[in-house]
Amino acid sequence: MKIIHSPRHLGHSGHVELMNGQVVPAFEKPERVAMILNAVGERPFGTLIEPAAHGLDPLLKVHEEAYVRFLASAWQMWTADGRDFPALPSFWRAPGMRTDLEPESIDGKLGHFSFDAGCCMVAGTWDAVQAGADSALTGVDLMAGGEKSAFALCRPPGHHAHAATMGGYCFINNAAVAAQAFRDLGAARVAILDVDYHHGNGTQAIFYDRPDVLVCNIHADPAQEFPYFLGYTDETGAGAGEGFNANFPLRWGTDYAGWGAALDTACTRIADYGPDVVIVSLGVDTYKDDPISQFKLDSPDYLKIGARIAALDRPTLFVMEGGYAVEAIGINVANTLEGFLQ
Ligand code: SP5
Ligand code: ZN
Repeated sequence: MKIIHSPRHLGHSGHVELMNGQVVPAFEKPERVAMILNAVGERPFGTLIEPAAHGLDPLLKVHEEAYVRFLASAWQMWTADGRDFPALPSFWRAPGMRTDLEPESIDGKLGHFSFDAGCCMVAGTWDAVQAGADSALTGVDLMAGGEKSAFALCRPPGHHAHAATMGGYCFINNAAVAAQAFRDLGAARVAILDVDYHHGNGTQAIFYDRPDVLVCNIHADPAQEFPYFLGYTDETGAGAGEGFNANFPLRWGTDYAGWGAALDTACTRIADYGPDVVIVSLGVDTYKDDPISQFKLDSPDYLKIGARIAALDRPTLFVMEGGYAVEAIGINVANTLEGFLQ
């Protein structure tokens, strides 16, 4: 399996987030990728390749132009105000306030285009984000060329990003960009299976009214967990997309017995859909020792996850999302891929 990775992710470092009321070093840090590279390097599968540049056009098929323009210019605007520290939003609108106007100043723009204080920007953030999206798109290219699977080792992650909103450490929705690229290359139906601990609110929202991309999410119950305001079972799609979104929220403390049962139901749903390709939003923050999460999966469970996904017997693109237990993230990702390939 080819692993697509760029060292340009290292530009997104030294940033912070607002957690439990405190500004703390970001959990989504470069060491995550180093650990994954180490672990997959020790297994017999996996050839590392660098992504090819795809430009902004494939991003603009799922993201709004004003949002991409903001991402590309935010750091320059922030530092033009004389600030020599990371950029973090701290103002948001309440229901009833104007949504149709993009403020002129950087603090207004940061709030306009975000939903939390989890997306911090530094000098190299936009370059890292672009390299991540290019990694997902290079995975699409490889599979269009006949590869049965690929792993896009994207960092920062993507599944919380909406068409015009960053949040949850995510700026560009890499899985959504890849799904749209598969469609544009002729795939009639694409299924996205999101196994990250957190609900993939951005991915759901981007495809919510479309029947050509089935989105299935297994995640912590939003009544308890971030992102809190999306990810409930009654969100089944809208309009032409009705019936093509499925959420499987699980309570804090869920172990593989409960999680694996949800995976089985989701996979049955995907098999019934008959997709030409499956994209796995691969988060391993379901791990028992994840520092910000509350599920109880153990490292051998990821072998089973990979095997269940392989049983779908579809071309499969893995796209990296979350996972913050740095000491175990590599083993858990490598186990997923090994379970898939066996
Ligand atoms: C891609 C991804 O996994 N994004 C996750 C973003 C989660 N950010 C908010 C987490 C807040 C949960 N509170 C944790 C309390 C730990 N003491
Ligand atoms: Zn997550």
